[in-house]
Amino acid sequence: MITNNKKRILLCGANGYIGVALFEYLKEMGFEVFGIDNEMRERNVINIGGASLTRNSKPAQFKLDISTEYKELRELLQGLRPSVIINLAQQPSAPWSFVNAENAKETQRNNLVGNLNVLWAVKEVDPSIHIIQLGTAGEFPDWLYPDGIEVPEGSRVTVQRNGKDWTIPTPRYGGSFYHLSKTYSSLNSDYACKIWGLSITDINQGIVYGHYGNTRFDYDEYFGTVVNRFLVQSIIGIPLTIYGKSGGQMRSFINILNSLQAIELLINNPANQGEFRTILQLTELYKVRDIAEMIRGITGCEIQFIDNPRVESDENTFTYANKQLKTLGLQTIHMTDELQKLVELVSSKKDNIIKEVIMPKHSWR
Ligand code: USQ
Repeated sequence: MITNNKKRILLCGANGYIGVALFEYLKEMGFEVFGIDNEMRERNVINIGGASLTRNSKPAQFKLDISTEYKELRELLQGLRPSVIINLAQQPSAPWSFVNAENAKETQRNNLVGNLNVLWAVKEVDPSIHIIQLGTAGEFPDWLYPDGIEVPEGSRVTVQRNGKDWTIPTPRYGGSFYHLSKTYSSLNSDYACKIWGLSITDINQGIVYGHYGNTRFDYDEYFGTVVNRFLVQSIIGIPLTIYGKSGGQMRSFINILNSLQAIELLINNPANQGEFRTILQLTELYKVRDIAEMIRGITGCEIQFIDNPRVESDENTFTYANKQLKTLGLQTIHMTDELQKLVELVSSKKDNIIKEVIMPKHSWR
């Protein structure tokens, strides 16, 4: 394995849930890290009446919106000349993208244009800069890869075009306007690798849970992901909100520290020039009801089944070919070993919980 802890990193979205954790982690690992952020996450959480459960730091040194300030982004890249740019500056919530037309448009505008700006800036400043972009495991929905059809990692379909081979990434789709923003960006990035020879790693990440360093911890209807939400509900006495009749939705998960370690491995083992590399960044598969049962086993909380505000299958299963990170040395952190510690963390912040933002108020239908 190649290691170069002196690498200079430009981290877009450094004040977000993964961003703060990654900024701190990479610094601890000896990297030189510069962060930029436009404060979108903080603003959006405040606007829906929420707040991070934990007091979060904001390490970004530059206040900049990569989706609207192209010239500034390019100048920053020119001045800093990082060897890696990591783009986490994304609107990450599927439910938020369904609140109204404005949110759907803002999600796709921010995510697609921000990604396009990174592609163009890298092309103009230095095409050898390795781009790591945050896609989602949800680019491979269960109806496209039903049980028995493994979600492939990095494979491509080859077609002939003007007598030459032209490869396109593994079929993708999406389960929300948010997830589709990632799919469209993946295709733009693949195209940029083909025509400009860029080096891009697309992280198709599962649901991240847990806490690291001074990062935020959201649990509201929009920005809290399922495990973090259930943990908070179990402490405040709200029966765990399983969406749908059975909680049989299977999803892929990754602990936040594993997510940081995986990104470090990808920094140290970059994609080749001209390569659009797909990484399935996920470590465990669980059904939503299994997670609820695990938390009930620790706290003795109750569980409720509520009308599903989302449009998704009640029951599904998956298999993934997530071999690359294991080959690079990632050791799985198991959810079963983490929940007790997380219950204790949330319990210690019980007084900060805002009850009103927990129950879902918006339907996708
Ligand atoms: N769910 C419940 N109860 C809740 C909250 C969620 O049953 O109170 C269920 C949902 O119906 C869904 C599953 O839990 O079936 C996951 O929901 P989620 O909100 O934890 O995650 P999701 O909307 O899928 O999105 C999250 C991140 C997103 C990332 C994605 C990876 O917000 O940024 O891309 O996970 S993946 O799910 O693999 O597409």
